[in-house]
Amino acid sequence: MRQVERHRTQRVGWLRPALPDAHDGVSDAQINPGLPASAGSGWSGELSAGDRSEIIAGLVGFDATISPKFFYDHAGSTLFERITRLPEYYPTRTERAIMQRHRREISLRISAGKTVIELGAGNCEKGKALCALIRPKCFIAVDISQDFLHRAVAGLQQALPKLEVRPVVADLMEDIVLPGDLPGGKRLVYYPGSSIGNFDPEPALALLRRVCRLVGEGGSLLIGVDLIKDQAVLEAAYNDAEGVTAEFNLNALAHLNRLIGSDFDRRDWQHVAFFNRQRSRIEMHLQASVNTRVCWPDGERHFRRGERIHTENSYKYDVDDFARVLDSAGFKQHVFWTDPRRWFAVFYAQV
Ligand code: AVI
Repeated sequence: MRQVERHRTQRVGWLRPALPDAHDGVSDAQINPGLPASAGSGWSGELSAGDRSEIIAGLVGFDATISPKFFYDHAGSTLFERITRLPEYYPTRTERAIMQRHRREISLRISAGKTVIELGAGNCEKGKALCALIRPKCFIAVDISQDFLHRAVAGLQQALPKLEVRPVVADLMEDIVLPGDLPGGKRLVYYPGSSIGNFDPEPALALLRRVCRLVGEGGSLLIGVDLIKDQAVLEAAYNDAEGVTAEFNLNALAHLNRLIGSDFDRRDWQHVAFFNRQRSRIEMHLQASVNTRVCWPDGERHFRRGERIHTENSYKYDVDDFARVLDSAGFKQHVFWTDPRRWFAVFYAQV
């Protein structure tokens, strides 16, 4: 554990130069995750005109993309839950172990009586563990999936009847509007799971700046961040032996078929995931294994054998680089806790 005092720097975060990478033909596209944040929350089923145009623009673009938010229909959310328990997928259990091991220090630093705002609250399980530890006055669960959120909030309220629990449906890509009648006192945003890693550098910085404004002077952020490590460990986490991550990636095609009426045949596609060292991110793609044509009611796209659709980025950080991002976002000081192998870090940053 280390304390880092405020340090100003001209370097904006961890934006790395756009070097050509080792994977020829790999898309450079920026994918807006607009995640059902904690992921695992489930797509609400409604497709807005904006989402439809976003899907089609992604499919017909020179470097085809599908936003990772389309992973999370019911099947995708269930697959994600399975991913978090896979032997190769270390982030969930490593973050939990850090929170457990440093619980005393965390509870000392984060005083009671606050309002806790969990981004991408999903099933509220992580929020519940934090509330049991730091006993806030009020817990706000923010997620994009309304139905799922309301059920999770009701469950949490039953488990912790003294806590004031409120749901807020919001897209993390936009400003989060909190109810006007919240109790006073300091605010803490909780953003576990390294979901920040699914944002490209600029939107990640923009999100952290919005968090800074949301908690205000004296407010704070507790955030999980996956760290750079051995390439084999990283790649195994996204290419598990059981094939659950492959299934999760391919499931996006079935979801798109339902959403826009396309006719993706998943047998024509393969899961591809690798670490792009220059950009410090795991990239997930779907690669056509044959020449194939995909049609939807008002359009189509031909994919050559070997052509890829970029479906997700998962950025991995160096602790000093992430500290600089927090600094650029407006946080004045921070501490972090990590595991003995330094695979994952939990940062506590104050405005
Ligand atoms: C939700 N997010 C933090 C996961 C990650 O590791 O980037 C999503 C995921 N994609 C494949 N496996 C897990």
